[in-house]
Amino acid sequence: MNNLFDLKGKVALVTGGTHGIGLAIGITLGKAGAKVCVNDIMDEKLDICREEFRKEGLEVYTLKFNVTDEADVDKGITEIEKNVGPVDILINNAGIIKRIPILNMSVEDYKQVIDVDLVAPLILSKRVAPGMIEKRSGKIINMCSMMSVYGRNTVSAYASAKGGLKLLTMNMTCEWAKYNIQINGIGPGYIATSQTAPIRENGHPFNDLVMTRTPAGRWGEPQDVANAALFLASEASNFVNGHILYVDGGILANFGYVKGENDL
Ligand code: NAP
Ligand code: GCO
Repeated sequence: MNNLFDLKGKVALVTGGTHGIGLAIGITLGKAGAKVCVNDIMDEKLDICREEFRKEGLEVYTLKFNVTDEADVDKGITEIEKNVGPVDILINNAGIIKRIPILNMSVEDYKQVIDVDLVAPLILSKRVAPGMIEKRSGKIINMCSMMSVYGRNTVSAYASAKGGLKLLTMNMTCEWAKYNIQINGIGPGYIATSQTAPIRENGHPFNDLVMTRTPAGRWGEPQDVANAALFLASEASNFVNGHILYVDGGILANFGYVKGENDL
């Protein structure tokens, strides 16, 4: 059986891919043979990214643009099309979170999160989809969250964005699947990255909650998410569309249990 996960000859763009989940995805797709492009908004993060790829014996094309700026995105994608090739695999990974109670949150704070986490995937996807339509082939993976289906206090902007991104993913499917483009989401549970460091480290009580609410009994690793991204970026998932693949150690399946009650 030919290697369904072989990405040789494919151009992949990972937004916000200089560390955390995005970096793991970029390296994983690179190891599968893809020509990987990584974007970020900070030069120093791009330097670190190139070093991480070098350590893996991989090349990476890095470029700086703000995913919320349509003109900046157009310039970046044009550069990739010129220097690497048309984007075959788009990973809308860039994201921010602001943990603020609704009554303390400014509308500006709310809009900033919506812009990066929901509007930016639209901007990127609108820019690359025409090329995928022309080729009758493409993969778009939107980084959703378990907060696409759950809320919790202080993350209203983030959950609003990730909930919207779930439905945007499904709507892209309705319009673009007929061109042999697969558009799916990944919904990570709680993953150990810089984004969750404030609620995971230094004995933060939220860590106990995650450890008891997650049946797998651990935080996820960026590689856990990257493995799912490889599946959705490869031909192995050519009939999977509009789907949100939750990579969460079972947390969405679990209402919770009294500690010790079910332990055999
Ligand atoms: P992270 O470490 O904070 O990485 C987010 C990346 O997005 C950073 O590289 C950041 O760049 C970049 N970024 C932010 N704003 C940007 C902009 N305007 N333009 C370009 N790049 C921008 O987060 P992570 O934990 O790896 O999460 C990656 C994705 O997974 C996010 O969409 C997040 O919402 C989602 N997710 C994470 C978890 C989790 O538990 N960690 C769970 C579910 C979903 P700078 O660092 O330079 O700002
Ligand atoms: C939080 C966390 C979560 C994770 C992730 C869970 O404050 O609850 O940051 O939002 O980032 O989205 O799936």
